[in-house]
Amino acid sequence: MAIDYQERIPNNVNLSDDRRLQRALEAWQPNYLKWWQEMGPTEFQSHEVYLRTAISVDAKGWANFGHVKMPDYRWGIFLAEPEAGRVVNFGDHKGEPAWQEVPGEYRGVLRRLIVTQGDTEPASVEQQRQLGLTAPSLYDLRNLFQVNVEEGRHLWAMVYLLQGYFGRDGREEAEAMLERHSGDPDKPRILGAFNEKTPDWLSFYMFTYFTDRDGKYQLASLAESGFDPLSRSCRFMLTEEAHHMFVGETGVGRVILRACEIMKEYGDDVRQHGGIDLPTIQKYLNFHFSVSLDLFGSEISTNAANFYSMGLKGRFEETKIDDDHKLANSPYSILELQGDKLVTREENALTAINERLRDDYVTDCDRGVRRWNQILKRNGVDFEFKLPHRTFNRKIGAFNLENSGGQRFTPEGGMISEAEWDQRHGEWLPTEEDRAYVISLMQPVTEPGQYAAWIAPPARGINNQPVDFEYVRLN
Ligand code: BYC
Ligand code: FE
Ligand code: FE
Repeated sequence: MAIDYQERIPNNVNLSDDRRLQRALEAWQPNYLKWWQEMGPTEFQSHEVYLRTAISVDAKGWANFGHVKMPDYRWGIFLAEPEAGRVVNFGDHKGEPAWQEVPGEYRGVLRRLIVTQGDTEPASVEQQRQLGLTAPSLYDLRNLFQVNVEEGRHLWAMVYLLQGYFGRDGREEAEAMLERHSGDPDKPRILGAFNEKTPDWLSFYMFTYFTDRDGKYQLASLAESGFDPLSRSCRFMLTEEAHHMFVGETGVGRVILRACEIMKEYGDDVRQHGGIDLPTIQKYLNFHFSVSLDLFGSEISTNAANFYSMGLKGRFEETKIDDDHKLANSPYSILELQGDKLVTREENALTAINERLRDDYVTDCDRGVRRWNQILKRNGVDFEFKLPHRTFNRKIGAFNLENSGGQRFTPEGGMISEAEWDQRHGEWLPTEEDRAYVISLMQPVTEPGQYAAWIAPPARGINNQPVDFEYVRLN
């Protein structure tokens, strides 16, 4: 499964054997590059960045590191190894051979899932395009660009599926991926969180911790798909996703560590000494967690039930779950607002698929929060980060304003009036003033080994390089 880098489009799918597809992708490639130049990272396009590139798709040693200019990054099409005799593992078609072509009756639904997934990838690059101008170090600048080029490649992964398996409308969808833009009032990206701004580096770390983690869970569910090319695409994408979440977790951790250091040295006024105080970090956490929860869709969703029964999108680690994988009559507990009370009730597991995935996600998010709290503990700081309650600040699902009859919730899940919300939301979500303060800290640091005063250096460098390595060559 070596990757062929001789071709104009690097790939491990024998692209040269499929002239029509090759032509379609080669026609899309210049449009992609044009999009990258116009909507991708501002500046730095002609600088050499220490990037990893996939050289094979097996678990060991898939990555090769070296200095490359971003526009020369070899975006291509890499699928995980096929699994011999793979079958559909859930839903109405359980036990049938996995599909190598699009099942005709599910064409529209499958296309929509692939489009929704694909749309998020370039959206995140657009959201992050200004961040290079204010990176706290060359190490961070390099990590940003690594994430960006890989999100670009994730778009390639979905565009390959659209062009390779959906003919003309697939080609149209591939073009549309480059026409919608994050935050564009006329042609926005599809999902809410991908139209929010990522205006500063604290937001970037929170985004890669919380929102890329939605990516992990969605990709893992799509990796279970009975449509084998989708499964194999997503399996390889997941290997790249781990680094994105690492950037988020360690980034937030380093901001916390720096705050602890300032508190030990100078006392509690972290802002006075150029750090980001813990309550502000908690507010950013509240925002990014709640926005990312929305990405899982409604708690009760016939869409999700259909994706599952059709065998197109499974649960997290579907094959490790011990049940019938059809969910005809199984229960699943969900939280619901009944009158003025939050109550748990049993719902059909099939229609509660989104909520189950959200639950898996929340558990995973909590692990990193506990590691952040360990940093506080080790430094003798009496503070605890918490994930806000799932009802807090929701725009999608049963707890959004409309569906809950105007009910507002605190980060603890307490019910409050609109008036109290108006008065208090600044305690829980970043205020204009908080954002302005964080943005005021965003001054570029471009000397190798130097780090901005609001963030601690990383514990170690990338690929065993030292922390003062020249991760981006600016001269
Ligand atoms: N924003 O039954 P419902 C990643 C719409 S992240 C706006 O609740 P469903 C990445 C929905 O379209 C992973 N609209 O939802 C991370 C529907 O509209 P219609 C991305 C929303 O369909 C960082 C209606 O509400 N991948 O990779 O069960 C950097 C009711 O739908 C939202 C995927 O999402 C929203 N948040 O579930 C880079 C996987 N949520 O039909 C990359 C593919 C729902 O009434 N997508 N709506 O007009 C899916 O599986 C599903 O579409 C969702 C929604 C889980 C997102
Ligand atoms: Fe991605
Ligand atoms: Fe990612």
